[in-house]
Amino acid sequence: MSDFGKGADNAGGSSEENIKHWDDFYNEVPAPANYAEIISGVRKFIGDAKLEERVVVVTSGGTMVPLEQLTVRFVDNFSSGSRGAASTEYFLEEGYKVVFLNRQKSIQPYARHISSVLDVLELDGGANVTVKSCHASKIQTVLERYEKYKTSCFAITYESLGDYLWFLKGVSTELNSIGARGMLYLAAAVSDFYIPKNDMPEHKIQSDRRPEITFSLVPKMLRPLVKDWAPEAYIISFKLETDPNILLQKAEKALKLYQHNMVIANMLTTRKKTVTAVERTGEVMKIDNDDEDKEIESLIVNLVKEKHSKYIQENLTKSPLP
Ligand code: PAZ
Repeated sequence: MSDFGKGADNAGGSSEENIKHWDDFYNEVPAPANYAEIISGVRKFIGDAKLEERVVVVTSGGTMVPLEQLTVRFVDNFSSGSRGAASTEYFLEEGYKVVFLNRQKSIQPYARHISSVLDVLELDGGANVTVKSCHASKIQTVLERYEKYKTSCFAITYESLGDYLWFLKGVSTELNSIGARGMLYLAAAVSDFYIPKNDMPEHKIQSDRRPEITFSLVPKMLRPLVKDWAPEAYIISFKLETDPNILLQKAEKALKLYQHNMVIANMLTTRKKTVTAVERTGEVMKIDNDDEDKEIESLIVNLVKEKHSKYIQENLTKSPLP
């Protein structure tokens, strides 16, 4: 077993804690029941992309970490899925095909523009269900956009950290088949901690005494992602912090450790107004959105599309098409 993934890889900066090798994690955590079926669907979806088409994998939402095998309680990472859902729409408009790896019940592309069915529908004359006239034109616009793009998006849902990491590995391995035209846009909020099955109680933790819960560190999957699973793709990770004093240094440290292409750094409280993109080249680009009618994701997608174009061009020059 290689020593990668132990201590030194931990961008969180902890010392030589025992972080398992990623292979051990995959040996220990079972694949989701629908894994083979989903990955074969992804293979076809990516394989069907035309030669000039690009594919982006957008991850979205938070991962859930169970505390019990028969799970009543769990810990969750913060993410509503808004960033991933909005970005998916902008990528589709820019002509990308999108694999949308999203947390179950998180915010969804297109559906996010429509409020609850109870608000938009009404009983007309007591028998027929109709759309309230005040919502009709907005719903029509959303439906038209959804119809136009739905065949360009392949959605996969996950709930637990284990399912997320299995799908991430499978999908990024498939993405590698289209070389530099592939992009990973890792906006999901992924837990750094989990409880291995052998350390997890089977039944609901009882409250007759103070619970003692010991988490293990999750191996840093960006390492095999960049080195082994999708070495040809343009890879963007997101970094969320609450302390502004460490945000950029954490972003730079992650780039140095994992050697991927870009980190987009954001603060919990200002993430919808400002982000900072740091490229491996050292270029630092601040994106501020002061326009209330615009979403910051449209600006982020513009920027990453431009960087991705450059990356494709450079890689074509390195190995031109036959
Ligand atoms: O999903 P959302 O729109 O509520 O939040 C987006 C975000 C803050 C989860 C995302 O921009 C992000 O930073 N993801 C990476 C989180 C992390 O550092 O694990």
